[in-house]
Amino acid sequence: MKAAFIAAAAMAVAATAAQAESWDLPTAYPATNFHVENLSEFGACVADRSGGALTINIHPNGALFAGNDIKRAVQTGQASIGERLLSAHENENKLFGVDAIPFLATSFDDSDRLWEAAQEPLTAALDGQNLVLLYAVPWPAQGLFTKKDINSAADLRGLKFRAYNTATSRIAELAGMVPVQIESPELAQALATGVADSFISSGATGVDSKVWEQLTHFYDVQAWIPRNSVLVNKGAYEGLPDEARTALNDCGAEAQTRGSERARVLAGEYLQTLADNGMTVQPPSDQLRADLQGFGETMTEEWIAAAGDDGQAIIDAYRGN
Ligand code: PCA
Repeated sequence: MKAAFIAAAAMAVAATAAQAESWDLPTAYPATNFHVENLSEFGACVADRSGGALTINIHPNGALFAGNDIKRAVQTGQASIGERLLSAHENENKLFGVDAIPFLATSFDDSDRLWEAAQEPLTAALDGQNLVLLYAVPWPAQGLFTKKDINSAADLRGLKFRAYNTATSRIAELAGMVPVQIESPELAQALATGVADSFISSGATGVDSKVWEQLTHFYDVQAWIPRNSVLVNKGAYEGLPDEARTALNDCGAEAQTRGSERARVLAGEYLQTLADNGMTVQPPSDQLRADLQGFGETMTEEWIAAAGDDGQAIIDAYRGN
């Protein structure tokens, strides 16, 4: 009796060990970034709710895979899960850039509505690439970092502009700047070595990269609100035991809510930190805003033309047409 009980217990332990999965989760951002802190809480939630059947190991700072390689790594199963800015892959599918169209959705509420309108076609497009879209969290609104006064788009001409996706490269082109694609972990060094002298991003990234060491001005343009998406390899997702998949889904939904709330709270705090460190934090002049909005109109038209019926349907649903 006793021996049978011990044997059964040993088998149960062996079964748990056999089923326990450990996933690596690469992200391009530092451990102190609010997205990554949120990922850590997500990981703890999954370990807890799955009863240890699924563990998630976060690899910050592009250390396991560089930002631009994360999506492909998850598609091919080199990593089972990863966090990535989908708009950096707009060249693969126009829909991936829906959250980076300047001045289309500039408040958190509008950006949530735009994301909801895009949810179905985005999920389908990612499914076609062997990916499950688990959740997504917004960055704070995007503003302009420079080291001189900028009063109009004409003042941007010739700047060496750090781009992080297709849309930021296009803005550089439209403004006569020189775009250079740089992932977040290399931003501070690019500014320090003069490879770039300006960029558009959130206060969060300005703080992550301590940009006040190189730059002086932040214009709170609130041009768009991009998202980080947490993507899962489809085979890995489908191969999970039911309980672990439920834990992943539930913890993902909670992480989306928690991260979105934090983005709203932290947006102002990051700008305060930039100011506390000596940067001039100010709204754009009317002329600069109008010039940038002009680029936004051009880019909205270009995006719709390239994204086809799916793209038009998203914009129509978002605008309530
Ligand atoms: N920070 C990221 C993308 C958007 C943002 O606010 C970056 O600059 O790389």
